Formats: sequence, structure tokens, C-alpha cells
Amino acid sequence: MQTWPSHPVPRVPGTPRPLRLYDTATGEIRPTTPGPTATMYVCGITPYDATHLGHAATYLAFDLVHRQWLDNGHDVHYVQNVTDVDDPLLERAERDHSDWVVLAMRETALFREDMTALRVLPPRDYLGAVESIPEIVEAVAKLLSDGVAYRADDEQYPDIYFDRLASGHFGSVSNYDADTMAKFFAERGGDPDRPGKRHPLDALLWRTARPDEPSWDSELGPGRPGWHVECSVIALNQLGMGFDVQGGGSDLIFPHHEFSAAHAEALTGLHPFARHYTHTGMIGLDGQKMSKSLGNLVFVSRLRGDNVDMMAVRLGLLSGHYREDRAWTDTVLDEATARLARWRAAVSRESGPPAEPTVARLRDHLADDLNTPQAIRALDAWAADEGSDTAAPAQIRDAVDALLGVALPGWSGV
Ligand code: 5CA
Ligand code: ZN
Repeated sequence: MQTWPSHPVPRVPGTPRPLRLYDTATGEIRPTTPGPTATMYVCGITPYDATHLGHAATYLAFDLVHRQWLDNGHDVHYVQNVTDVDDPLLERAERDHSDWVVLAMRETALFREDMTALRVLPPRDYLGAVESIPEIVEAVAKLLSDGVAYRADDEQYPDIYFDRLASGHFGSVSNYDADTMAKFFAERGGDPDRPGKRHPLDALLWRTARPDEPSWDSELGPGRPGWHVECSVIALNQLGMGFDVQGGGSDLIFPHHEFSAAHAEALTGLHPFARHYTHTGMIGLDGQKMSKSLGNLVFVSRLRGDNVDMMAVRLGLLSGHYREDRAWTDTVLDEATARLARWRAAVSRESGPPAEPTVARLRDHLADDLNTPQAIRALDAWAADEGSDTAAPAQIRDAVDALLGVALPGWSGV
């Protein structure tokens, strides 16, 4: 798939700080320890509707991970998928009497524009499930021949399922107990009551073709991939086992990231799949999680259409900590707009307070599990102060650009 355009990231003088991130699997804030090339896989969209501010907040959080690693001198290999065939997409296309392929293409194109407008650095590899089907088939065939996957006891539709205990590490990502797993499995795309499975929590790997559903011929028989194996295979093929960060929203902890890891670990016999599992909190509106199924959405594209400054949206979404569930309100946007105006005025001055201590605080806060609220406070303090350092305004502008991704001159895309 085509990715979206990048933009130059300024180098910031001074000493970068190694990034520490919360890891869901261990429940600790731990240092990330990348080699010369840092590796990250972030779960992409299911393109059946436009990008809302919840999606945007999640991609912004991982954009900051990307930027902190660049600051530390790493090359960054960032991979993202597009779930361009799955039940929600097919259901929406059917509801709207539209072609699911065209729907996916349209929403993915809009997503690219939204990411560009929000100044999210693009992934190096942007891959769809559909274009990855040959590799997915190969992986499912191996799981089947290794005896860790099986066909459902169903003559008409012998779908292929994964024995959840096959990797020996099931539960090590989420650490959820059996009741919590059962609850989220049912709520988040699982099929616990499907007859013919050996255990309610076993996950779908390959869905045998049904009438009026898209399917692909393969050595497994005609069908289409399950959801979790898509991310296992794309991450494994592009990054290999033990990559630095697996990312997504907290709604992906279980079953999605638990099974993506379990599939990959069963395939390779290696552990762990990722060295950090990092999850963002949910953005809500009117007291509920923003979600396509509830329909309480604020779309990035709609805000663009209303000429809302995307840098204010970016700053507003970064004004809360990425791990907190938090609400999007008019106040969040108004405060961010006012802050942006103050910062823009401050970097347009002839001189200001010396930049170095503020840049050091910015780096310290961001390296500490992306503490953006504190980082923003440090910049507020600089902008509110007077000083005679003539180099400082440009230095702060570059640091805000590189580390927070906020362009202080106007930004109208690349
Ligand atoms: N295609 C799958 C991942 S492989 C998927 O979950 N797609 S999605 O379109 O539903 O979500 C895309 C990303 O946005 C996921 O990381 C998801 O966790 C995140 N996300 C969805 N809703 C919210 C929300 N309200 N707040 C924050 N992040 C969200
Ligand atoms: Zn995923």
C-alpha cells in the first residue's frame, strides 16, 4: 500500500534522553532498548469509516515514540497495517449498498490525508491484509501442520482455529484472568459460541468462504484471514521476532495483541513477539468511548473541512497523557488554540529566555513515558517569560517541531 508523505525533522542540539515507556505485559515503565534501527508495529485502521479523534490520538502517541527515537539518533523502522478485509468493513458496505473494496480505498485515502495534516510521520511499510494473504496462508498452513491449529468440527464451513495454549505464553501480554478474557473476547470480535470449536476462546485464523463474501483461493481452501494473524504475519515478515514496540489502543490488549503474540510465538518457537506492548487510553465524547459502533464521533476530516487548525487539534490531543482515558471537548480545542497562539507569538519574538534548560525539560518529560502534559507546561513557562537570547526563539521552534511534531509557523500539509 502507498504510505503518506513525510516532512523533514529538525535536529535538536543538546543531549537526547533514552525513551522509557509503560509496558502492559510487565506493568512497568521500562527503558526501550533499540539497536541502531528501532522497530515498531502499530495496528492500523479498519477502513470502514473516517478517522476520528480517538484514532488520531493513538497514532499521535506512537508518532512521539518515533520522534524520541529519531532524537536519540536511531533509524526507525515503523510498520503499520490496514485491516482492509474484515467483518465490520463488509457489514458497513452491505448496509450502504456499496462496494467494500471502494469503501476501504476511500477511507484509507482519507486516513492518509488526515495523518499528513496532523503531521504524523509515515510508516516505512504500510501493508494491507489483502496484499498479505499469500504470507498469511503460509503461516496458517504451518500452524495447521504443526498441530497447533485445527479445523472446526463443521462439514459445511471447516474454519481454521488456533489452540490458544499452543505458544505456552497465552495471557502474558494482557495478564487478564479467565472472566475478563471471556468478556473482552465476546465484545471485541470473538466468536465464543461458534459450534465446532474446541475451546470458546480459540481464535479464528482462516474463515472458509461463505456465499456473498469475498474469498481467496489457497492451499487452505477458499476463504479469508482472521484478524489477529494478519498483524502477527505482517509484523513478523517486516520486523522479525523481538521488535521494540507493539502499539495500539487499550481496546486491542485482549484478544488482539494477546493472540497476535501467541500466533507469532507458536510459529517461531521464540518469545517475546514484542519487547514492549504499549497501549493508549480511549478518547471519549459525552461520557462514552468514541467508537464507530456508538456513532459518537468527531472526524479529523470534518475538522479539516471546518478549517480548524490541525496543529491545535494535535496540541489538544497531546495535552492529556496518552495512557489516560480522556474526553475531547470544545474546551480542549479552545485551550489548545489559545496556547498555540501564545507559543507562535513567543517564537516570533526577537529574543527570549535561553532555550537550553527548556529543551532539557522537554526531553526529560517526553522520555518519561511521554509525559506531554508536563512537557507542554515547560513550554508554557518559556513562552510566558522574557529574555535577551536572540537564538532561543528559533531553537524552541525547532525543538517543538522535532519532539512534539507541532509546527509553529503555519502548517497546511507538506
Ligand atoms: N484494524 C484494527 C487493528 S489491527 C483496528 O482496531 N482498527 S480501528 O480502526 O478500529 O482502530 C484503529 C486504532 O485506533 C486502534 O489502535 C484502536 O485501538 C484505536 N482506537 C479506536 N478507538 C479509539 C478511541 N476512542 N480512542 C483511542 N484510540 C482508539
Ligand atoms: Zn492489529
